[in-house]
Amino acid sequence: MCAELWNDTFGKFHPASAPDYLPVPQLRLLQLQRLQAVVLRAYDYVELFRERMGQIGLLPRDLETLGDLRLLPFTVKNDLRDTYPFGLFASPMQEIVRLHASSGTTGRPIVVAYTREDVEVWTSAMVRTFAAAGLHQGDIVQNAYGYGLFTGGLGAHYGAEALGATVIPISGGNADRQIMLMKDFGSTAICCTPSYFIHLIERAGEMGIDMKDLPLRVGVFGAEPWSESMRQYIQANSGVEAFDIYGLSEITGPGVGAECTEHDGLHIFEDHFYPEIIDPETGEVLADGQEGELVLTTLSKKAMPLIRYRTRDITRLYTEVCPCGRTVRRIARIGRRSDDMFIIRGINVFPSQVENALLQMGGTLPHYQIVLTRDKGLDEMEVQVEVTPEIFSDSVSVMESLNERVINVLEQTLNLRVGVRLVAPHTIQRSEGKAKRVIDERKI
Ligand code: DLL
Repeated sequence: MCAELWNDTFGKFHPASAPDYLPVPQLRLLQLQRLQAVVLRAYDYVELFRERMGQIGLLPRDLETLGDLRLLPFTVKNDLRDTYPFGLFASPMQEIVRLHASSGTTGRPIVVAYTREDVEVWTSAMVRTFAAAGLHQGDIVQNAYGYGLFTGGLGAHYGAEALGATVIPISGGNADRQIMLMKDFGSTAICCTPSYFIHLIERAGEMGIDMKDLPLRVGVFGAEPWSESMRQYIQANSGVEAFDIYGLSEITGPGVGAECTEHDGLHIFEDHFYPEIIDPETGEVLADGQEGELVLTTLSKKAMPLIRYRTRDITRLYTEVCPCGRTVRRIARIGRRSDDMFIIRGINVFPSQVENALLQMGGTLPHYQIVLTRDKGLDEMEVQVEVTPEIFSDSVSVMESLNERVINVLEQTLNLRVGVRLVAPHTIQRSEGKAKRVIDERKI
């Protein structure tokens, strides 16, 4: 495990010795050294970075200060898609111990890779995340993030285990079993999306269980935007202290940033993930405190370094020092994105994925709308799509089988079973400007 976190003979984690508290000049020096090394690595081993730097006549040795970072070109999600599956890897496959994947803007997923060292850095960031939420050895962590290609499950699992907590690797789904184990095993913490936890609160109520009577003390919630009012609702109805955690597969997974007990912004573990805020229109770097798009550079990644990756997440960097004493900077909670991606039950969905799938089917017209609702805390998605006049005038059984086919095709594309409603031609409102594809009726 990362030596930086384990510094007594019993292998026990000391939160106060984590790099969260490095004196700022020491932190900046460490960042500069790591930046120079990671840019050199990307330049040496990844064609895309070498070509892009070549186009602007920049060499790794030109980076003399952290401020020089802004000379480097951005990386975007489409770069991962265009080089699918392994084009951005900077390590040979023999050194890669893990792959994860998440949705891209079209059918192709984006793939991310980790060396053993990358997994250790990721784990250490998750240990710091849990420690910031006040968790420690002896806690029983129910991990209801999905295990699999999604980074949430394994990321939280490795972190909680390395912290010394007891992990229940239950993964997502099956609310009744979640509640039963939470009660029987005495879980003291839960990790899942905030919307799923609201669903669990309601389901527990229906089962005659008040979460406030259980030992559950802490919720580690992320993977989707949620509001302060959602936090208030969760805390009032479950008795847990709710922490916001942030991350994205491209950079590592969960563990890029996390709230401390001040609950005022998320600390970015910036010794590994260097943050900048840019104007999403012009790409210009904004001053701390101004709202814009978060751009992250992986300072320690070996298998797949990303330089100035545009997250599309809108936030701002705090200028004030946190009363908790951590020196790593904070970002404001993320409420929106600068693109049209939305997140449903923790899964990223782009309207263009739905559109491509529908257009390849036959029988449907390119007029569709996606309606998002929340039923008892659980996100629901319905795709309403017009069918051709021929199909519409055909028998009920033809419509039913098309309906089933659309559901299946969307499930294959999105990894999500969604509702589908076939409607008559010309029933979906036409727009005069940009089509409004997504109607989000989800409230808290
Ligand atoms: O959602 C990683 C993760 C897992 C984070 C578990 C936290 C907990 P992706 O599937 O690649 O990775 O989705 C990344 O989700 O760019 C944001 O738009 C959004 N997101 C993640 N955390 C938050 C959050 C994981 N706390 C995308 N608040 C990101 C708002 C979030 N949005």
